[in-house]
This record gives sequence, structure tokens and C-alpha cells, in this order.
Amino acid sequence: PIKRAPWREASVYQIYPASFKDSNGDGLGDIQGIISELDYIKSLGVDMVWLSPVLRSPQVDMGYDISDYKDIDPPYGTMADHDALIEGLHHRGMKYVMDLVVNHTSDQHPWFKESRSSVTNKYRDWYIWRPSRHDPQTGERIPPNNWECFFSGSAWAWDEMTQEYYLHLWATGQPDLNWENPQVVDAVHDVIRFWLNRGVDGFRMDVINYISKEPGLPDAKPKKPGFLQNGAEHFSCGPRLHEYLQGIGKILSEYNAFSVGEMPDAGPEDILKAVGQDRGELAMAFHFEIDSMDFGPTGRFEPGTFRPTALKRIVNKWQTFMLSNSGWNALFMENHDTSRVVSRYASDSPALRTISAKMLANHLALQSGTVFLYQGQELAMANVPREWGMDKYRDIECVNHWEMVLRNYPDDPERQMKYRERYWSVGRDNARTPMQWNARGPSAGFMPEGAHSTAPWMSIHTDYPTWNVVNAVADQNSSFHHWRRVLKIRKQYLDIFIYGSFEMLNLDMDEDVIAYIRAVDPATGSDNGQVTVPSQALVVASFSVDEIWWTVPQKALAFLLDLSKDMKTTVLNIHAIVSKLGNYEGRNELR
Ligand code: TEU
Repeated sequence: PIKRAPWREASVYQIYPASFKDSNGDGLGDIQGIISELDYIKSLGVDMVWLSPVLRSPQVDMGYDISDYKDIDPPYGTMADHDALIEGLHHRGMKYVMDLVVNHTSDQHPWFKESRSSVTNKYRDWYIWRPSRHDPQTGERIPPNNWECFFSGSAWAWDEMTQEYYLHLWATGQPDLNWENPQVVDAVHDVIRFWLNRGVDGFRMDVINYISKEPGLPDAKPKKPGFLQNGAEHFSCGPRLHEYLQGIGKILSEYNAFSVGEMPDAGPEDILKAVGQDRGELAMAFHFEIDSMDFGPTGRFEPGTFRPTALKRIVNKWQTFMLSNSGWNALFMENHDTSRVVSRYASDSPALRTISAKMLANHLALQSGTVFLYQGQELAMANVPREWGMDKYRDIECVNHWEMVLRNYPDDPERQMKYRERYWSVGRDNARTPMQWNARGPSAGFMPEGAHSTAPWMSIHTDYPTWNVVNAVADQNSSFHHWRRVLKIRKQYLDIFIYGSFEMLNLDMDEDVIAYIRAVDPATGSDNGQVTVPSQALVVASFSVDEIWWTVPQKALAFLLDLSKDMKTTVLNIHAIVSKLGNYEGRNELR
């Protein structure tokens, strides 16, 4: 049975430091800005804060390119500020989760500068260098394999000085570390200990399932026209991954530290191996089946559409798989790499934006698992305005892709518009517009009043006069207060929502409703030996923009009898259902 553990009952708030709050008026969010809002974060009722990287970095990929693992990037603040942040969180009973990026470093890291300086340098083997191949027909120099990087172009960069290629699954400024080298493993273990000794409570581990690559780094199977192909089948969950994770897990267990692995391209079996409660590896991991549901077959910017039935099947798969295998789910639908959920999966129209955010909060946070809430998601922040020009986009993934589109399709405005539609609907910039604290222009409280000599690093969303923290906190019906209620109810009925069983309803029906039943699981029972009342919950989420009649399945009828009688059961404020309950005339339908 699932063992009880505090991190299983936890909820985590993710902060993107560049966009949270700017305390010194330079247009970039910083650590002192976060410290100034710790009471706001606490008021949400979250237990931990995961902070995206603030370590030294040339900021090629917003800090996911680290050049010094033991120092803070000066625009974000100092080590003393970072210590104060940890202290401020601990003082309020919250924990601090650091973003650990160790699949790759920045090319400005001293390790890489040494490594690239000569083929005999002692750091050479800290990275993945390979000689070129030559095209059998043309004799021209070609990379060691056909892998494409995630930011457009080959995953190999040619180094003129030492006449070899180095691997970079991300930007050329993000060379992959060679984990086959025990010195690299030791260096990463040293970094982990350094921060645990500094008071960090755990780590979110960036693309951690990519650290073990298939030996030989073979060419990827063709999936699309052209030479370059996604090579994930050869770099995701490679042969030594669990050996490396057990090495990290051993250190974490010494400190009883929290961990969540980011594992794109990893399936349930590999993730279960990483998070199984007796594996000694990680506490939990993010899978990306939900995030990639509306991607095209060959990537984020190829056309795709979201369907609630796809979401229903993925949720069911992971809930039942983890619960029946003593694994654990890390629940998220929004982070700094996604677009905004109200725009992506529901509706950000003025009439439906709040109810969409509430519906999505119920749908996500009442599943079994540790729930992750991304900054601004509690406010129902929406995607950037469609009319934003490409000059407003900052994300390297989008900017590189747009440059490639202009190079390849200079005279194809239709195709260019198709890609711009994708940047708007699923691009990462959508989640990176500055947090909207109040209705005062021009920076909505993101920057200090009057400090407007510089512009914010990224434009503020134009809807800040309405959608901001001050308005949300003042309005009991806001999605902010709804998130507070949902996080509270999860814990109030933790035998149901955290440790309870999960059963998806109408799994094989194609509909806009995703409904599931959570119940106290006799196997785990309830902590105090009593059966809690209520002992089960029906969570119904409508993804339709219209009011619809939903036929309640036989096994869920009991709830309706309860609801229509004395409302003993706690019905979360999905007002569309509660307000229509009065129309419930013995028909087993909900509106
Ligand atoms: O993200 C990896 C990841 O899964 C997404 O970035 C996605 O794969 C990518 O956008 C391709 O669609 C982590 C960080 O969260 C991200 O911000 C970094 O850019 C990336 O790793 C490299 O460190």
C-alpha cells in the first residue's frame, strides 16, 4: 500500500524568478522581490516553493544554462539574498525546492571552457565530444549522428579549434555533460551536498532522464523528412539512468530531501522505476503526456489540437498505474514551459475565464498526487494577446524556430502565420509574462512604482487592470480563492484525495466531461482508523464552453441522492453545477 509521507500531501508553488517581482527597478524579477511576497505565497496554502534557476548564467535559456553551480546570478541578487529566501520560507513553515540543471551546463562554465581548450585537457571527457563523419556521396563533413536539438538545428556543434563536435540537446550554449565520467558524477554530487548543507529542502531535476545516453549515440529512426530527427529513443532513460538516480537518491535520503524529476519522453515503467517508493531514487516525476497532447507528431510547433477525451485517457492511465504500483504522481498542467491552461484547455473569454480556472483546479488538484501550481495560474492568467508581434517573444525555443521559419519559408506568409498561431497557442512565452500584482500601470506592480526608466524584460499582459492579485484577493469568487479552497479540501479529506482510490467514469465515451470518483481506500484506510465522512467524492469537470446535460453513470448516482437531499457532501463551487442542481428533477442528469 501507499506509504504516508508529508511530500505526498504537499502542494508546490512554482516561481519563475525573472517574472515574479522586480524589487530594484531593473525590469527583471529578483530574489528580494520574491521575499517581499512570501506572505502572499503562504496565503495560498502551499507547502513548498520550487524556484526556477537563479544560479550564475549567461541567460541563453533563462538560467537553464548554468555557468557556476555555487553562486547566484547577480541580476537576481546575492547568496545572502538566497539565504534570506530560504530562511523566509522556513520561517513560514514552507520548504524550498531548487531547480537542479545537471544534464548540461552553460558553455561559459569553467568546466566547458577547459574541456573545449584542447583534446588532451583533463576536462575533455566531462562533455560529449565526437569526430565528424563525412557524407559518403559529397564527402562533406557531417555531425556524428542525425539528432536534432530542441531549439532547432543539429544537436552537434562543430568546434574549429579542436576539430570535433560536441553534443547539445538544447542550445549550442548548453553542452551536455558526460555522465559516463565518474568525475562528472562526483562533481554533481558535490553540488547537491553544497545546497543541501545551505538549507535547500530538495530539488526539481531538469530533464534528468536524459543524463544516460545509449552508448554509441546511434542515428535516430526517421520520423519526418530531412536529415535531422528527434533522437529521444536514444537519449531518454538510457541504460545507466537508474544507477545515476540511485547515487543521487542516496545523498537525498541522508538529508531526507524532497525530489521531483522532470522526465520528458519517459513512459510509466521508467518513471515508476524512478519513483517507486522503495527504489531509493526520486520521490516523484513529471511526465509530459498531457503537455504534448496538443503538439504535432514531430514537435511543439507542428499543428495539433486538444481533446478532453485524450486528457481523460492519460489521467486515467497515470492515476491507476501509479496507485496500483506504489508509485506517485506529480500533478501539473502549467509551468514555465507551457502556455496558460485557461487558454489552452478551456476558455479565457471574459465570461468563462474564472469558471475555466476553477474547473481546471478541481480537475487537477483532486487527483491522487502532489500538486504543482505555477505562478499566475491561481489568477487565471491567460496566453499573450494574439496580436503581439514576434518582437515581444523572448523564448529561445520560439525565437530560434521563427528564425528557421523565415529562413526556410521567406515567401510563404500563410505558413508563417500557421507557426505564429502555434507560438501563441502552445509557446513557452505565454507563461513568462510578468506577474500582475495590481491595476496600476504601466507595470501592474511587477516593477517598483516610478522605476520606469527601463522596460520590463518581457511585456506585461494588457489585461492586468482586471486580472491581478489585488482584485483576485478582494473577490471571494476569484480563482485565487478557489485554489485556496481546493488545496485546503485536499488536505482536509486527505484519506480521499491524497491516499484514496481513483476511478475514471465513462472512460470509453467521447465527451467534454471528465469525471472521476475518489474514495477512501480500504487498503490504506484512514489514518485515525475512523472512516471519514464523506468517504468519497465525485469530481466532475466540464470542458465544454456550453452548458450541457451530463448523464450521471449508475455508479455515481448515490452522490446525487446525497446532493439533492441535504448537501452533506461537500460540493466544490463549480457554480454551473451547483446552481443547476435545483433543476434536478429525479432525472439522473447534471447540468
Ligand atoms: O524543459 C525540458 C522540456 O521538457 C521542455 O522544455 C520541452 O521539452 C521543450 O520545450 C521542447 O518542446 C527543461 C526546462 O524546463 C526548460 O525550461 C529548458 O529549456 C530545458 O529543460 C533545457 O534545460
